[in-house]
Amino acid sequence: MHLRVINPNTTAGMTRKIGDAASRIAAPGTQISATNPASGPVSIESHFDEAVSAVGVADEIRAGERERVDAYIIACFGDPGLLAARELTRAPVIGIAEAAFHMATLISTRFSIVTTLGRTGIIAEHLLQSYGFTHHCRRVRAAEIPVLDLEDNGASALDRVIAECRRARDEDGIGAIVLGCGGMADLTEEIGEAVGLPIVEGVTAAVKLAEALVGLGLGTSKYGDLAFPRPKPFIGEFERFSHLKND
Ligand code: 5HY
Repeated sequence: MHLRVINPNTTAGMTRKIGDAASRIAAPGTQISATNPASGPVSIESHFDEAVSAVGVADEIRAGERERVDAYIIACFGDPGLLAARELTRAPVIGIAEAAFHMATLISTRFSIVTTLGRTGIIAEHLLQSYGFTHHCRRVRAAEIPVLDLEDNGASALDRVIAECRRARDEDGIGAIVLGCGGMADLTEEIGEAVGLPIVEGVTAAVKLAEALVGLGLGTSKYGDLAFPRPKPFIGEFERFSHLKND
């Protein structure tokens, strides 16, 4: 099977890191390809960044459809454009936040999230509510690091993430920690050793869920709200979305 991992921001170094983490966990026979949109924010740290990145995700899904990939992973912890992406394909589309929440509740009754900036915490809270995991999550914490510090100042960013994970371990009465950024995809082991609690990371969790869905022959339902969008004209720079052809 061929899994396409989409990093919704446009930082190629982070896309490579996310792709490598996905390849390391993938089963034999699972091909991983990682892409990011040609246009969009270098990091996603606000509702506006998310809104713009969702269009880039749609473009990457349409590119994947031309290559007939078997499943998609949206590798940003806000799961930007997830439902819109599901409308564009019969293949499974998995957001890393949703995947991590599912896995965390299979191994613990309560977990906390450690994300990058406090201001994006509300986005995680909204996802917990819409996915129905609010009562499983004790706290949404932030290491207060810009997303790209995970690229540029890796060591100090890691120290801040570990420190916040230790506070969660000592104060939140939890059984597991969910890492709240795709840019943390390569840090699971190091953080696990430093904190001593099960660490759930979304990119790797999503790879395993995608493999399971494809293995079960399950894809995105085309009955109801995730049916293909009704073809219609789009004007201006979005003309490329006009009269979307659906298989
Ligand atoms: C992410 N931003 O996973 C989110 C993390 C965040 O560019 N990749 C990003 O802080 O919301």
